[in-house]
Amino acid sequence: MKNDHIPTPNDTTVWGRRRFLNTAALAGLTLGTAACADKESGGASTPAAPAAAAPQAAHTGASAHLKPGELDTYYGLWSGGHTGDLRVLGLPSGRELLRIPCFAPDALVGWGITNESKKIMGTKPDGHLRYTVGDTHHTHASYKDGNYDGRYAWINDKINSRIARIRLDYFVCDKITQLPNVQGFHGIFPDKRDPVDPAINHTTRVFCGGEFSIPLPNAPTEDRARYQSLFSCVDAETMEVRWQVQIDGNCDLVATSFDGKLAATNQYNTEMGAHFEDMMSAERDACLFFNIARIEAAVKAGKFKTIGTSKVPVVDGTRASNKDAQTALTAYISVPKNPHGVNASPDQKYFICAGKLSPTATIIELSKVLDWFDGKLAKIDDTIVAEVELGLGPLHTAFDGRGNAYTTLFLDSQVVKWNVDKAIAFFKGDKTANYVVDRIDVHYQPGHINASQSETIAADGKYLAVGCKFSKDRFLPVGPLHAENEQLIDISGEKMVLLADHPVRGEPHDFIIFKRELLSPKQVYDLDHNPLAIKDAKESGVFRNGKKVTVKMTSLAPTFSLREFKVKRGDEVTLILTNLDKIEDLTHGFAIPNYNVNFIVNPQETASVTFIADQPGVFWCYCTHFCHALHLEMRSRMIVEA
Ligand code: RUQ
Ligand code: CUA
Ligand code: CA
Repeated sequence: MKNDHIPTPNDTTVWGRRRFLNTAALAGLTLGTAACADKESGGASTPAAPAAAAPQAAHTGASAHLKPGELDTYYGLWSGGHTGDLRVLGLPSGRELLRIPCFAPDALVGWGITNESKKIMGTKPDGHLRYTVGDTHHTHASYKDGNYDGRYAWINDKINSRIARIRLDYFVCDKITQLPNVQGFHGIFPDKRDPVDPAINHTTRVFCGGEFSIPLPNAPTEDRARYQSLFSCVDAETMEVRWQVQIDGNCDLVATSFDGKLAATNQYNTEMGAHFEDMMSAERDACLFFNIARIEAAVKAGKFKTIGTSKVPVVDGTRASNKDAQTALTAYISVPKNPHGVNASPDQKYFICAGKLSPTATIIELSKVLDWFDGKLAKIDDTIVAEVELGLGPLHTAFDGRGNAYTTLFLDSQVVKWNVDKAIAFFKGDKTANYVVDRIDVHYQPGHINASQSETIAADGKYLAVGCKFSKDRFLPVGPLHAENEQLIDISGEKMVLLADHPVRGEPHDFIIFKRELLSPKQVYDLDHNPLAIKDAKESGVFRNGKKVTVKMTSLAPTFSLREFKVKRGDEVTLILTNLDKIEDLTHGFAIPNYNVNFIVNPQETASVTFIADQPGVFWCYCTHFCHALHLEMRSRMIVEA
């Protein structure tokens, strides 16, 4: 690229020329690292940051630094990536407060070790975990009246197409569901209201996008016509899959409207290609809308099929079957080449679909989509109210509640702040509408972005976090694997101000940020939470039933109720431990050497483990969680008789 010209919204020369990334350009921006060091290596023209010179101009005094003992004002829920967990951060400090294991075992709490967690994770007939890997990307929380209600969060596992629910009172995963006939479950978003009964003003469904097309039902075939993707709806309470929609193309990210009527997914592979060059061969792909009430009516009317051994109703959302607007379940809206994130604006009016391989964002007006479904709008593509240029590699968009959007530009290593109304005015022909408000360099190659309360009606425009995929020189080197860099930006003023770098263990992907008062965490369990609870230390003991032995034990700092217990070699031992301590933060651990047992019990919590006592000898079971001055002395003795 020789042309150093910086395009502006007013620049009709550039505007008139659609700039897409092609296969040749991709070579120069493999993973974008090269493109970052040298912005001209991208092979396509790159809008520079006109405002990067004076980002400090409007500093509002916001700071990421908290005094010792000072509490954060926001919670952040962060996807953990392929560590398979969900992380809880305090913001603006960026301090990591907790990791909630979901899809992969976790040694701190004994996730995947205790019977209770194994039951949630899923086991094979031999009792071993079915899966020990996960790949979380997106997390979103349950809504009420357009804002978070603090009940649940959900997170996806792309590898094994599982969705986990996290209870936000105890901060634990309580259910995991695997989506049938789906591979590459990527985008996830809860609804915000019921489309069938608008009186139900909270989340009752979670929508899940299937990214990879597979033969339905899966079989080793080259018959490409049989490769298709499904969009799934999971019941928020039962976590059962309610229905699925068979579609053309694929699903990527997911967004939902505030009225509960619409969900959408961006499609980068309308070509249904098997290789990347096929997937980017078309100039335009789609943003696919789902009419939720109609889909539910079709399911109710029995207009569905099932696939393979799954009993989940699957309705037909393909293009050919949904041409008639007034009966259509789906609507395919044409958007530029290989789009990425689709995000709902907090004014409830628009979905914004980021271009990725196109330097644009597409603004789709939701009332017009409903008009099309009602037969009041002739052409579905007329739902697009703007398609404006932002910079190279737009991926995800956040909002400040003041009419501005913030989009990550992966290739430009920037965040661009732009005004939605002005972008629409510009697109309609008002070439004086300067919709780009500000640009800021981030470090480096940002993917996800989110602002405090961004996708709620209470978007407050205070903080913006940016998930940078590469940290490069920002932190001390620690060998080949670098920390990723979550940067915090103050967006309370006209100009964005970079506040802090936060190193995070890879591979965090998406996150949400919301006010701390929206959660009311519980710090002590209810004994009845687990039906196995041993409510009185006197109930402790060893109970034998043939070769099956149950060991019941309680903990109360600094003792376990059994000082020792005897079992026989070959016994199947189930050990149940209830922590009778009632004080918050008084957690005990329980480890058995050589038996691969270690788990914790929080105050008033009960957990159990089952193992075969296959090694004779004396085993000091000990508390692994510092609880008391006599923590080291807090032990029991397991004697396995030969
Ligand atoms: S995707 S960097 Cu898995 Cu969330 Cu957009
Ligand atoms: Cu109980 Cu340490
Ligand atoms: Ca494509």
